[in-house]
Amino acid sequence: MLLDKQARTLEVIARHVEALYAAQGNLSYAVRNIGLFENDGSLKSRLDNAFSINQSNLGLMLDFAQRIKRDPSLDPPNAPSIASVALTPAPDSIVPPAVVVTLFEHDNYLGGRVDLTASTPNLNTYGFNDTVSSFKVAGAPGEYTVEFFEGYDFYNPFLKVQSPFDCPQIPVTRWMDLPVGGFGRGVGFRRTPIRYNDALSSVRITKNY
Ligand SMILES: [Ca+2]
Ligand SMILES: [Ca+2]
Repeated sequence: MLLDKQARTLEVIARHVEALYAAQGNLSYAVRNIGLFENDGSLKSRLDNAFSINQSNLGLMLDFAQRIKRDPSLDPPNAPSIASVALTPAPDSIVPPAVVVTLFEHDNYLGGRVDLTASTPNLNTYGFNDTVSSFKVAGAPGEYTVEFFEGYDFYNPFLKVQSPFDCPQIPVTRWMDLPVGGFGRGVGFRRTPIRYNDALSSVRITKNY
């Protein structure tokens, strides 16, 4: 009997924990996409505050579960109050922005990947600076123009394409006359292919229509 009670009590706790995790998921979605919502300037701190209230209730529930395992006669805890933040527009009604560019760590769309929905002046934002070896551009024909740059803040362009475009391997995009034997040696120049593999640092996306 006691073990039945314990099992039922743990089930109640599991439901509370699940509800808290769902609320935390919604709050972190809002934090990550804060630009999508009306914001009087206090939104971030209200979201953070609700998140930490739920976090501490989660801690209480998990503690309670431990205590019930030790003492099966304990009554279940009251349902925790779940902190949330009213958002405008409602998160369900938001259509997420389209992914325009997908960047890949290795050739042939392998390894880590990053989806871009807008221009990105610094790929460090995604831990993806000087990493890209292949990419894909989505969209209807001519819908997007996408420019790739070797430097941050759209400095030193090396490739410009129209959607849609698949690039399994960043190509040789220019030839440069590089000094043979190193700079300043004065021993002549050699035409050298420059492939911007692992060099991409910023991406500009322009929507044409
Ligand atoms: Ca790479
Ligand atoms: Ca770079």
